[in-house]
Amino acid sequence: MEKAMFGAGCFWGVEAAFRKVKGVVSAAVGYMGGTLENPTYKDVCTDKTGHAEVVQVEFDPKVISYEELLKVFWDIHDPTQLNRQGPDFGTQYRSVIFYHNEEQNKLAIASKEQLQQSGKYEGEIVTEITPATVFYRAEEYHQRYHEKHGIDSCGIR
Ligand code: MHO
Repeated sequence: MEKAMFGAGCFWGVEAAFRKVKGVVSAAVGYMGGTLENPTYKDVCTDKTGHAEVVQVEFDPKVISYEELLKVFWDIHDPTQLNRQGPDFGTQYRSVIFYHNEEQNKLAIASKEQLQQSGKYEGEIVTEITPATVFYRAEEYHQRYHEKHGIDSCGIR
C-alpha cells in the first residue's frame, strides 16, 4: 500500500470523498504542516499553529494510481481559493498537497500545471505542494464524521 496526503478544506468532506474511491483502502483525518506538536482541533482552529486539516489516504497502487487520486483532489475543491474553502476561512483550510517522495512531487506539479492550462479556472491555482512532515491524527470524533452524523456537506452541522 502507498500513502497520499491532501488538504482541501474541512477534512470531514475530504475524507468522505476519498473513502468512496475504489482502490482507497483507508483514510484518516489529521493535521500537518504546522509548528505545534500534538495539536488539538481547538489549537488548529485558532489559525495560529500553521497546520492544515489533511486527509491521509492509503491506497492500493494496483487498483488506483497517484495521478488518479490527484484528479479526485482537484475535483472536490476549488484550488483558487487562498486560505479558505467555501464557508471555512483560515490557513488550516488551505489547498495543499504533501508529497511523500520525488515521484509524487513531480506528478503533483505536472497535474497542477495541466489544470491551470486547461482554463477551468480563470484565477491562479494557489495549491501548495510541499514535503510531508509529521502527521498528527485528529481526535476520534473527527474520523468518519459525515458517516457518523449522516451528513454529506461541511456547511451543515
Ligand atoms: N464549517 C465546519 C468546519 C469543520 S471542520 C472539521 C465548522 O465550522 O464546524 O473544520
